[in-house]
Amino acid sequence: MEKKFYLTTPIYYPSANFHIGHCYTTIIADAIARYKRLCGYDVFYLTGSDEHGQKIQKKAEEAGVTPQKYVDDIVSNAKDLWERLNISYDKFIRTTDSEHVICVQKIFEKLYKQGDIYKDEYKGLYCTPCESFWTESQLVDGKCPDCGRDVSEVSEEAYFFKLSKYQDKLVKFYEDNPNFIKPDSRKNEMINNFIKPGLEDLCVSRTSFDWGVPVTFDDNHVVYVWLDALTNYISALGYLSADDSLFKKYWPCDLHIVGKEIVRFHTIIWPIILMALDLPLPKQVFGHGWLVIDGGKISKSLGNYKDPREYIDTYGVDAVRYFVLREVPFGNDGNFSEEALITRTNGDLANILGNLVNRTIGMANKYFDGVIENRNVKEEVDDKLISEALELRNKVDNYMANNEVSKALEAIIDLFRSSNKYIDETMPWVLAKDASKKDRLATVLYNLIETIRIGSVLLQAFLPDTSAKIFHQINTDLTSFDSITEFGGYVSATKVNEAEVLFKRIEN
Ligand code: ME8
Repeated sequence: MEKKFYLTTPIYYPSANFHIGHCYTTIIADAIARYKRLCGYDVFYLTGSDEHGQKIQKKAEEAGVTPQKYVDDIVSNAKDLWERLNISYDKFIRTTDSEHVICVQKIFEKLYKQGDIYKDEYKGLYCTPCESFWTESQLVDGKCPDCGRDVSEVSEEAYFFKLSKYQDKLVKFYEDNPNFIKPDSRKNEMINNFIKPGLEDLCVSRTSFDWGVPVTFDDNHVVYVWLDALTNYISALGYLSADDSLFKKYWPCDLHIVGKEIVRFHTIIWPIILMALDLPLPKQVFGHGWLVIDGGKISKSLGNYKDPREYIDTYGVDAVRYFVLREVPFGNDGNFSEEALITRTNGDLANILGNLVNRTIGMANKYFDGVIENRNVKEEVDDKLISEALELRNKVDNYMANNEVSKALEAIIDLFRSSNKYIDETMPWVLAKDASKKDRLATVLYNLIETIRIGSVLLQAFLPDTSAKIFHQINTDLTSFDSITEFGGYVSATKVNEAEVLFKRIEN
């Protein structure tokens, strides 16, 4: 059977001001998507934008344009940023796409007809910026528990979705599928904070604004944002459309990666919607932490914001990707600072990786005019490096199975660190002075190039540009996973290209 992997990020609220925190989910998901492709999976990586709701309508009014014009103008900002970051998504869904709108409408009708959606009066507390309803007991000091801003009391006719009906089934699903919510701490949070107090039915329509998916059988109502937004994961695959081949192929989702503040929507509301539709549930929802600055969330309203493109322009795309992927233990919060970005770039990328490739290619050109033969003059010191290189794939595989991207990357850099140590131990410049050591010198350089190749095959998932540059410098097209199961794949007597600097040291 063909191995498939369906992976999603949340769909982002359109904004002209994405910050480095927004890039976090997308870069992590990109590394996972690329890694799975390397492993031979047929991957479908979905991202997109979440364009309806009162907040957008207000912003469009302020800008004096229609909401559609407003979102059309700024959605390109996300696409541009993802391109700059080398995000290899397979589809970008917009909730204003007509296929999505029709799918949401069909689902709403279906759930209404089967009695899971009913009409009632909504009285409650609403946070406009977060587009969330809260109960009195959920407020913190009388304010929105997510953003700390004021909430307002609203009362209007609305449709409700019977979450409560599915509560027991959901708990049973959690019990039967211990990997559904990861990390485990997030699962306990869901059970203790939301499920144990009892699930309340969810308001799924609004009448106080009209920028949303219209309810087909009741003119005054538009679908309230979470039912609309979550449905993107199946509408993007053509669910309930004339062509649902992608849906048949890729559903259920293998991994939804989401920020911790929206885990509850993805692990309570989403599975219940799917249960009501009688569809299989996602295999896993992974709730990652935030990138913070000085302990606080990065946001324009807090004033600690910088356009990520500035970092890309200054330090290069792979320095930014590396920092995000390496610095934060997946699941926890991590601190972002430009200083830390510089330290990581100088330490791991310039001093360890860049230096290794540069020295090795430099010596190959200097001592052998770039043509490195494996002359097989072995010494004991080689064994350690070779076995480390051969173990790397397994190590990385084990970490990636748990989405431990940071540890996987650390293991790769460790191999490059060991390679630098191997240079110090074998001292090629000393061997070069002794004509009788020529074959040993060639073997040392061959071992180094082969180790660099093996590390770079794995590095492709994380830093695709850098790996491509390394493959060019060592002049190889052996870049597949299958090519690193044995040591010695690099073709003996290949002529390497000129050394080029991969990462310049940044003066702070
Ligand atoms: O939540 N650090 O959209 P969004 C890490 N439209 N991740 C961060 C972050 C930070 N500082 N700031 C934001 C939404 N994110 C909804 C989703 S899905 C059906 C609907 C992450 O634009 C955040 O955690 O507010 C989320 O995963 C993603 O950016 C999009 O956030």
